[in-house]
Amino acid sequence: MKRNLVLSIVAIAALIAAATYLALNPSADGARSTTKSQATFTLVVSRTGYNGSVNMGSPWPVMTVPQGQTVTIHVKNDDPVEPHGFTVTHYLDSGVTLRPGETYTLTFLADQKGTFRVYCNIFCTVHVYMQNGRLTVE
Ligand SMILES: [Cu+2]
Repeated sequence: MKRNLVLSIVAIAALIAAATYLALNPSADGARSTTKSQATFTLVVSRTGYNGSVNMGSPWPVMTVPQGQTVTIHVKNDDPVEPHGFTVTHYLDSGVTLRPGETYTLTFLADQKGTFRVYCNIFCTVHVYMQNGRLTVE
């Protein structure tokens, strides 16, 4: 009898603790819905590199996102003369080529942490300025 009373008190205490936890942490069972899950970047490719990288230090451009985020990178080749490439190691290893005026949109889930290089994968006259972009997934 005495043992049943002790068990009941323990059970009630556990329920109160759980209810208090849920009241204080309403998103504990659905944190994803309350966090920002989308990141969007724009990469303009031109005679001045990636987003003006010819005038910037290295790395440039720099994109940083938390692991688990859906990432969209809009790429536009504003160079009226030359094609340029766009590659992101691990997330777009094959790379793409954008002819003058072309656009490309890359969307992916940043599921792997790390530092990934963003660069031009085809030869062009401003190639050297398009070798040190960076995506960091942290
Ligand atoms: Cu190039």
